[in-house]
Order: sequence, then structure tokens, then C-alpha cells
Amino acid sequence: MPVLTRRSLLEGGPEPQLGLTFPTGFVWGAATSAYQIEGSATADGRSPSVWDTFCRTPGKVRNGDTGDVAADHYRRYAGDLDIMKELGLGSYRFSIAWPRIMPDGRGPVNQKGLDFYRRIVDGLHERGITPMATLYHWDTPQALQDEGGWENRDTAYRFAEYAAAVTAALGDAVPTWLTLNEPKTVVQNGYLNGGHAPGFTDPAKAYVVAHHLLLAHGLAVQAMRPNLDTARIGPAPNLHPCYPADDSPEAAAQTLLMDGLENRLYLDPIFKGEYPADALEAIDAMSPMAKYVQDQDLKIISSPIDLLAVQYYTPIYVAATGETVQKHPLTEAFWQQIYPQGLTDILVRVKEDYGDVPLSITENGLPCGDVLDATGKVDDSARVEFLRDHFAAAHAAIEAGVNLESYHVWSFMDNFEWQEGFEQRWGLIYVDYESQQRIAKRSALYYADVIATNTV
Ligand code: IFM
Repeated sequence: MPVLTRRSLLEGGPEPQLGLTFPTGFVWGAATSAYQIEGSATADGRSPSVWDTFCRTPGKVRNGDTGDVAADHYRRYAGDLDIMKELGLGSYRFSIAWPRIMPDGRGPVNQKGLDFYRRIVDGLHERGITPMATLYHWDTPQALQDEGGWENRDTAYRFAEYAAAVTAALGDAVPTWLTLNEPKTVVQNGYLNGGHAPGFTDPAKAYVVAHHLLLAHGLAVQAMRPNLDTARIGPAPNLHPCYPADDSPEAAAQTLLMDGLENRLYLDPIFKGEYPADALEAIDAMSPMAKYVQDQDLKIISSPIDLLAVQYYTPIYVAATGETVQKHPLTEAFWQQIYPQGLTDILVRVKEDYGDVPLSITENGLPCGDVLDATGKVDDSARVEFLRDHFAAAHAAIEAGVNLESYHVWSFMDNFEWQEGFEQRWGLIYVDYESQQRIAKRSALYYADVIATNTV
């Protein structure tokens, strides 16, 4: 049964357009990740990940929510792919759950886990949607965490082994492979502020983890290459344009340092084969990371990539004290300021500093207090406005010469928002978690029009 009853929410016809047409061939997509939507946490041999453990630790996740059922996508995937087709998606970015493929964190491969993603990939192709797969969206197998997780260099080699196994099976059927989703979030939330699994608040560990994540990326690129003829590989960092909060030289200096820790720490090693000196100096005062960098590591990390996946949510403003400052309206997420120009700025900056690598926006979106009203509709006008302004910002980057090829809205559907549980809804499609019914929000209808016309 179609979920997008066209115009059902829009009494006056389509949303107003800005008249910005994207280049022919521009790809419109949407994104999700495994633990956030799949559920079926113990099905077909899946083992616990650090998030299963974290969710069961009292006080860590709002309302004690877990991803045990989530949007039940593992069982309802075919209907969800049908909705994607109705939307007109050209690309669907999903993640593969490491604990489904290698339940013990190392071989042998669990065929039933692999079969699920084969069904997803085939189902997308049957519907004319191009798959884009992320190999790591934070669900480290608990078995590896028990051996030290990302603090343990060996985890990077286990990740490469898993990446090789998955690409040996699915290969070029997935034309774009993304290695790590937002390594910075693992470092900052998983190891600095403790809000995410595994829940540490330890800078010493955090930056060792940063190096091992980057090493895992490089080792995975090398391990996957022989399995791919045409498919491309890239990382998916979240980038934050950093701006001084005032005109003082102190704010400028603090902003530069913030940029080092937020952006260059993850981009310089991949594109330039070196860590940024200012960030390293700051890290030296907090962490023994430098001692963990072995000969050849930076060569491995800078193995050539084919594209950069950019995730943009918010700018960061930095005061002379080094503290961050709010300058723009917030979304329902306390950390997210609405500033579309930041998207243009970060895309242009990547081109200027790192060259003309093809770029894909692999996440952008917001939670906006979405409510299912008594008539069964979700009028998320704030999301329509947010998306329109950010699409326009992407268009401006293309006009400025950025090689931007696609845009993936976060998220295709409501899902488990990590420590916020199910309270924040980020989807184009509303999920009624009681009935597991899917309901198209106003933004889904808006997005279907954008896709159909390639115009914002
Ligand atoms: O839900 C997350 C996603 O898993 C990673 N990027 C940010 C999103 C919103 O917080």
C-alpha cells in the first residue's frame, strides 16, 4: 500500500520552489544506519555490539530505550525499499552491521548476516536505487571491545578483515563503499564526553582511538581494493566549519585550534599523510597518541580514496576563551545550530584545501519535534524549510565549482537516536513504533517533488 499519497498533506499544491535546478545526473538520496533501524538484535547469529551493552547500562540512554526492535527494518525491509522507490530516491545509504557479519569480531563470516545485506542490495537494484554502504556506523562487536576495542591496535586489523569479507561477497554491486561513519563522534562522544558507547571520559584513550580508527580506514581501503573493479571507496567524516565568535586575535587562534581538532585531525592524515602540527601539540598534552603512531601508519592511512563523504549538521563558534558559543537558532538537538551557509563554506573549503575530490553529502537533517496529529498527518514544515535552505547551500557550492555529486538526507525514516533513544525523530518517514506503521511526513512529499524536478 503506497505510503506517499501524493499531495495528501499539501492542500495548496507543491511547496514553493527557489528555482534552483541541480546539474543533470545529480543524485538525491537518504541515509540510515544498521543499529538505528534494524532491530532483530539476536536474529540469524548477530552478536551484541557495544551499543547493545551501552543501552543496557542504567542511565545511559533516554527512557532506557534500546535498538532491540527499533524500526523493525530487518523484517520489514522490503516495504521500506518500496517507500524509497515511491519517494524517487536515486541512492540509499545504509550501514552493514559488523556483529551480523563477524559475530566474534573476526572470521569466519556469518552467512545469514551477509545474506540480509545481499537482499537489501538486490532489492535496491530491482527498484532502480543505487546502494551506498557504510562498513562501520559505531556498532563495534562487543567481543572486540572486551579485548580493548579501538584502544587496541588489533581492532583496526580486524576491521580490515571484515571489510575484505564483505566486499569479497558484495563487490561492485555496491558502487560506493564508505569505511567509517563520523570517526570524530566515536572519539568525542564515545571516549571524551561518554554520551555514546563505550562511554569513556578519558582524553588519553580518546586520541589513541582516533589514530586506530584512521588506521582502520586505511587498512580497510587496502583490503577492499582487490575485491573491487569499478566500485569507489571513501571515508564519511562529520565536518564542522569553525568561526570565531568575535574579532579578537584570541578568538581567531582558538578557532584555528578547534578546526584542527574537529576537521584537520581527520582530513590531513587521509589526504596529506600527516597529522596537523597544532592539533598534535594540543593532543600531546592530553594523550600518548603520538607513541601509538608506527612507521608506515600514515602511509596506510593516506591510501588513495575515490570520494569524500561529507556529513554536515552545525557550525561551531569559538570564543577567545576557547569555549563554544551559540549564534543561531537551535533544533530539537541541543548541539545543532541552524546555519545553511556553513554547508557551502565547508564544501568550498574542502576543495580549496584538499583538491578536487568528488564529494557526496551523506548526512544532513534535523529533529523538529515531529508530531503525528489527530488526522494522521505529520506537518514538519520546519524540516521542509531546513532542507530547502541546505539544498540551496549545496547548490551554491556547486556554483562555486565544488564537485558535489549527491545529497543524502538524514534520515530516510525515524530511528533510534543513540543516547536520545526514540525521543528525537529525524526521518522523512514517520515511524509509529507501536504499530510499526510508516507515515510520510510533509517533508517526504516535499523531497519527492525536489527529486522529481531536480529543482529546489
Ligand atoms: O543519528 C545520527 C547518525 O547516526 C550519525 N550522524 C548524526 C545523526 C544525528 O545525530
